[in-house]
Amino acid sequence: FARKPFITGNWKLNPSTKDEAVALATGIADSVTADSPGDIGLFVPSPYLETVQKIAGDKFVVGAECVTPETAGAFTGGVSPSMIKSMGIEWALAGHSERRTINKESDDYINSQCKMLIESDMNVVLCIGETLEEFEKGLVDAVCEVQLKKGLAGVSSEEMKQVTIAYEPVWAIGTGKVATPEIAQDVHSICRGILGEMYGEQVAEDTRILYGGSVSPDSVDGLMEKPDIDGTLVGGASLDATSFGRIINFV
Ligand code: G2H
Repeated sequence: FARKPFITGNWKLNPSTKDEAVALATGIADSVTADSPGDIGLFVPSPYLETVQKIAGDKFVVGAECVTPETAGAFTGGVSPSMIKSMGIEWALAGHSERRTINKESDDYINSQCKMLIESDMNVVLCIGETLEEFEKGLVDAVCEVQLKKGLAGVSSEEMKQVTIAYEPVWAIGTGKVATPEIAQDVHSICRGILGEMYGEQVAEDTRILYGGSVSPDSVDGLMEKPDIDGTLVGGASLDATSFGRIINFV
């Protein structure tokens, strides 16, 4: 691998109770072995961060699914980077399509999240991806370019060490329709090209680009064979320790 693989899970609004979170995180930790081929990360609901972090130990990193890009103040319900950093959490997602759609998070807002996480010495996984309509209209490259350029506005080459990209075609999320390895590889290669224009060859070569959208034990091996696919962001299948364990230990 040109870059160390990074297999990540995204629990979304699951599981329903802390006891279930403990059981699931414990099952996932048990499936990580010295032979697991990549780095592993788990993005979990904020109330579970500390509990899952304790279970993770040094087997996987734990991150928040979203943050409020503010330091303090009148933002009811917000969770700031400094709050979770002070709990020992060093990772967060930004720009997941569900946040873009349901919570109406704009590219500017997502950019603030990325910048504040970076300023807080944390790492961010910036999620990008097109809708089915955009895909059918042949707008994949344009959408990825806009979301990368706006999401990373003001982020320096040096700071790109703290950034991972996740390409998640909206039409493949939670639908069971995984993009073929060929489609995903094409888009990842285009995204790497855009990063090259923005930051130069070296940053483009060093930045990990994950694929997300209905990744399963059946699809992971084919995806991970592709040269520009550096890992996965797994939703549904990360809620089952056996399935996610197989994805972690892809071959
Ligand atoms: C995309 C993905 C995880 P799923 O949202 O971010 O979810 O694997 O369920 O499609």
